Amino acid sequence: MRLKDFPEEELFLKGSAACAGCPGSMALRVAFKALGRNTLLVVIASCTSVLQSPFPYSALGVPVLNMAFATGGATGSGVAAAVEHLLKKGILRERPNVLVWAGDGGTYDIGIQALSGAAERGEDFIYVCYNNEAYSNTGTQRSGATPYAAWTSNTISGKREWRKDVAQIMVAHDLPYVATASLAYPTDFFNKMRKAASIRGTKYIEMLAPCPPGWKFPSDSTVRVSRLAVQTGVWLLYEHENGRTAYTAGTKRIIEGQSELLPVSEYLKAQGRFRHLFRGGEEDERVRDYQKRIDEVFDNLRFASRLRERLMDLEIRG
Ligand SMILES: Cc1ncc(C[n+]2csc(CCOP(=O)(O)OP(=O)(O)O)c2C)c(N)n1
Ligand SMILES: [Mg+2]
Repeated sequence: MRLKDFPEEELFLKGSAACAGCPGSMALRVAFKALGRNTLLVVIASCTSVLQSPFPYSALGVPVLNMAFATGGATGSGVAAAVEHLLKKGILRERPNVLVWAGDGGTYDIGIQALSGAAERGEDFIYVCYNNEAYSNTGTQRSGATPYAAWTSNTISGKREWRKDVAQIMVAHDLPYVATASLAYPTDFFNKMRKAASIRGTKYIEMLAPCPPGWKFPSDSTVRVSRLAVQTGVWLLYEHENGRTAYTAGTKRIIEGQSELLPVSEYLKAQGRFRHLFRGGEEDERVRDYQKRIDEVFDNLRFASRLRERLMDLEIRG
């Protein structure tokens, strides 16, 4: 699917209460284009609860169930069970997509118990975590997804811990489909949503969601910052199916040597939340910590990719 072939129908309507350049609303727009009108949306307490606009108006063109902060996995399970029942009774003729939409606070922290339980039971829904790396709706507090050294309103000199990786925790649940996504690669995201919709069971997709007010960059730069995250290797794009991980889009090109890995400072400098790492023209040693980690990850990925190529070569010849 190419960008110009995306369905024209808009289900993310005009008049939302989202901030200018809001990544969550941009991601929802593409997700709706991939899934279409026959979708039931579960929204977990987050910016998305607010950006729908004040009751009785709604900017979302599908049925929405707004639910409590901890309940993404549990509500997804309940809606999936209801769908199954209504299909069996013949009340629903066509299977709707069940889409759970939650932030990183609602996924990494308070919601992980319900999500893990649902994933282990294999409940039939797509779970999208739009990860803006903070509790944005309540004023940018740190979450388990906030990256190392980032300012938040309660890590004012930079977070001391590295983030955890929930996509990999979902891989460890042996799900039929786990993927990561970026707003700078909308076709990649669209295809991943379409694929997730074609698979039964629990599907987990995580979208990096650069937030202009929370990360402190201009509201016209959401896509630029999204792209830099991939180009500098801070954010990896992949999909995991049948026990195998395949890297996609910009990440795949870096691993295979078609694009270069940019220095992480380019990504960090684009955001005010890392400003303290570049005070007085000097680079803080935490920038080196970042680069070292990323270089290690990419050394391993490139090595694994070359090894696979060599083995395939040998298999073909032998
Ligand atoms: C049990 C509970 N604690 C706190 C809140 C207040 N609250 C609503 S949204 C939110 C932050 C959500 O963060 P995240 O899930 O990352 O979504 P974002 O706001 O970043 O979109 C909080 C703390 C709540 N609704 N319920
Ligand atoms: Mg968040």
